[in-house]
Amino acid sequence: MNSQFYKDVIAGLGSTPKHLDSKYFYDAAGDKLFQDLMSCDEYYPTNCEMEIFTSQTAEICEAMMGNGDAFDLIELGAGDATKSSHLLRYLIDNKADFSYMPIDISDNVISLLNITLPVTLPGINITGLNGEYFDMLKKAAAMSNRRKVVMFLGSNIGNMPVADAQEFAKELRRHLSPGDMVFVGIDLKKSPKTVLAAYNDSEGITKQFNLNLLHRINRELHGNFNIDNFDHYAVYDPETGACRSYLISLTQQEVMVGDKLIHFEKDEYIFMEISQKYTMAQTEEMAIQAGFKATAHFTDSKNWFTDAVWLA
Ligand code: AVI
Repeated sequence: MNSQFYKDVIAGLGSTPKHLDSKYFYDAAGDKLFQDLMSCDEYYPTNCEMEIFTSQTAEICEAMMGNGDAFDLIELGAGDATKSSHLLRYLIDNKADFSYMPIDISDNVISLLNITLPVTLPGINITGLNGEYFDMLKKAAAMSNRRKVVMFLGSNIGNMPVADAQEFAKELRRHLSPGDMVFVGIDLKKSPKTVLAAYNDSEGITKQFNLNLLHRINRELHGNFNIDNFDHYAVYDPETGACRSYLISLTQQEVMVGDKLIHFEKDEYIFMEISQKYTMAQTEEMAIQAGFKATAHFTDSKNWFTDAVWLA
């Protein structure tokens, strides 16, 4: 067992405090749980961003199309492209000269998009890229020198601590040229109770979503986690805007992962994920710090979520 997944799990569970990387949530079972979560009312970010895309489709697409010159529409972490499909349909119907380049770490996701999108969106020009975001951005730049519009939706940027998100925005800027654009979905600060309910939903989907990573370790890394011995705990700090998820060990216990023995004290936690919330002013500051101009933002009717336009 030499995989990066194994190395990261052993390093994370061997640290004090223990942590796991939320990028490993998304195996097939995790993808399914995330789909369930996105259709759960308490998990508001998806509904908010969908409202933005459906109620302001034309305005968003016109901003992307600019003066009408050809462009590459690159989506970081495209998933099943449900949300972006709204925009893609409008762009195709309005004869925009663009090619869609979804980038995803999952080979499965990219193969599926390459097959399904030409069927659901006839006329689409799609080139799926499978790999790490910045490697694939370099590849996209080598493939064409057209203007780039990079979409990073769904508050994925929130799964990075603030300093990392800032660094990510800077790195993104370094990969773009003047005139290129970023369209980034960011979850905004709001009632702490609303935020917390999204990450501690009453149906327990978020709990299953987090626990699935222990199942995944059992399945793929010869782990023997007793899942019933762990509980999900989420906390939101309205001051910093950080929502954090943990798994709590309900008992003192020993767990094997491969040939490594991991000891848990009763009540010891594993830090699982950060879902950072921002004020509008903080999003604009992040854009400026990274060398972008924040030229527009599209918000839902409750002002809970923004899709911001950053110009390189
Ligand atoms: C993918 N990401 C933006 C989600 C979020 O809101 O942080 C992942 C998630 N974790 C728990 N619920 C949803």
